[in-house]
Amino acid sequence: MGAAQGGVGSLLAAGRFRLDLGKPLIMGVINVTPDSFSDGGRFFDPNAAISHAHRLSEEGADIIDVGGESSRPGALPVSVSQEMDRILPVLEGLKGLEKPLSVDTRRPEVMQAALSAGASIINDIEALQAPGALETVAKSQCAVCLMHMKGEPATMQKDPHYDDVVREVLHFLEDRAGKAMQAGIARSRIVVDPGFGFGKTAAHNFELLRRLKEFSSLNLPLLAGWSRKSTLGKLTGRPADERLAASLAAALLALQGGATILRVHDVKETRDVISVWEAYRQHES
Ligand code: 7PJ
Repeated sequence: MGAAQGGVGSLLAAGRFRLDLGKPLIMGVINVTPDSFSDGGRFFDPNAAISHAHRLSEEGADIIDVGGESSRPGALPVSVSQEMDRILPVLEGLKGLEKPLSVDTRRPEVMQAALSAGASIINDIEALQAPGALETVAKSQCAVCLMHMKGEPATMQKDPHYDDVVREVLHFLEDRAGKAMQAGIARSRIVVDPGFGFGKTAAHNFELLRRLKEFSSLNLPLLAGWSRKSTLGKLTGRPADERLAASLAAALLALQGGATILRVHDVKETRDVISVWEAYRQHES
């Protein structure tokens, strides 16, 4: 296994943090939005978001991911100032938490403000394609997650088409990681993510999951986000708050496919999945 991909001794450089990629990591999700599909509205108040982040940290989250813009299919964009008003008080309130804070944003102005407020990871569903985003991340020491999305949240689930979804996503991530490195972002700061549910049908999501091992050719740590997603709702017929079992099954399959970071809402339960996975892996011959 490549050193940067995960495995013994490899580290993700995220500001003042060094995250051990030798074992799976959990990124716990905090949506500070009134309309996210799974927990929208619950943590819109900064104090509620801050206490939820503490809870996820106690439950074993390695990273806390704070988002101020819903990227739910069909969601409309919020203004830069609205997005900042949502996330900055939460980042300020979490300054004492000894865990890396990640910010889920596509906008360079928000990235800059978040980094100044103590964020160590930028999680960008647009893979730093906004003008100025590469430069903003390059001049800091933060880590970055480059995610694939086809189209825009407002329209991305309207009949997405791929000739070969794995090839297209892999090619995109390779290109964006190359651009990031050219801009001066060290390989040890980069994570990639196929972006489950972002401009993909259920069939596309499962093809990506089934062929996740092919992403190891990038030699970069892989993040997977399946938690409570609508593909799981389609399969099970359950609303977002009843998709825990399906989310855990998908998390295990993602680990099996080589994912090193799991982005989830249910940290405590995902910890148990990782325990089972680690024990299984340890006894592999
Ligand atoms: C993802 C994300 C994901 C990364 C969201 C949700 C929808 N960032 N942000 N990967 N999903 N990197 O909370 O499920 O899959 S927003």
